[in-house]
Amino acid sequence: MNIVDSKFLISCERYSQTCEYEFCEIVFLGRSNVGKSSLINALANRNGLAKSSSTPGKTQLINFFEVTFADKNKLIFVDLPGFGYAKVSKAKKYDWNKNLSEFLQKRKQIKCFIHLIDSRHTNLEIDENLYNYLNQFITDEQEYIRIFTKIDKLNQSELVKLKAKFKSGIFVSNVNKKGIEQLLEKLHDYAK
Ligand SMILES: Nc1nc2c(ncn2[C@@H]2O[C@H](COP(=O)(O)OP(=O)(O)O)[C@@H](O)[C@H]2O)c(=O)[nH]1
Ligand SMILES: [Mg+2]
Repeated sequence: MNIVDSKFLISCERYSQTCEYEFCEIVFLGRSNVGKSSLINALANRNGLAKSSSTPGKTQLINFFEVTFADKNKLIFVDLPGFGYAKVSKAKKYDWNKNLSEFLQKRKQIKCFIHLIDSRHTNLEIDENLYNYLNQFITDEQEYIRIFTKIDKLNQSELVKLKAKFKSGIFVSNVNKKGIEQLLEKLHDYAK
């Protein structure tokens, strides 16, 4: 089931600025540069919908997008600023973590937390911390999905090993569109 239409809704700095929508929300989380914005673009089949950049930390806002599947059912995608980026001041970074935490914990419309992990670096402490952190407040009505990105950077045997290690993972490449259909099928369950 493909996404046939998509539009940018709004950018917010914090929870108190967010709007109410009638559709389920899917948030994309992960380190800067892991491929969040690129994945949103690949899912929506629209380059440039979410701003993708090779400069870490460029996306500093909570960005909302509305996407429409071929059957007219809709979802909200939320592109979040990456955590653990270097090129912003300490004060700014603290601000962001606080705003982001509040948003993630209070926003009950979030039905699915998508945690992106670079398939070349699967043992980072920062990713483990995010997983543990989310586990503290995710409810039974919310799902956590682990996505391994940039699999085009792995050779065949590395990919086989990774899949064996993380059996419930989804493995994607935004470059050659691997895994995108599988993820779309899963996300379509939340569309209405
Ligand atoms: N090789 C490869 N590069 C990717 C992939 N996805 C994203 N990138 C590149 O990684 C960089 C960061 O991507 P971006 O989507 O901006 O990451 P974000 O900071 O998590 O939103 C950009 O230069 C992308 O072109 C992928 O699947 N494979
Ligand atoms: Mg981004």
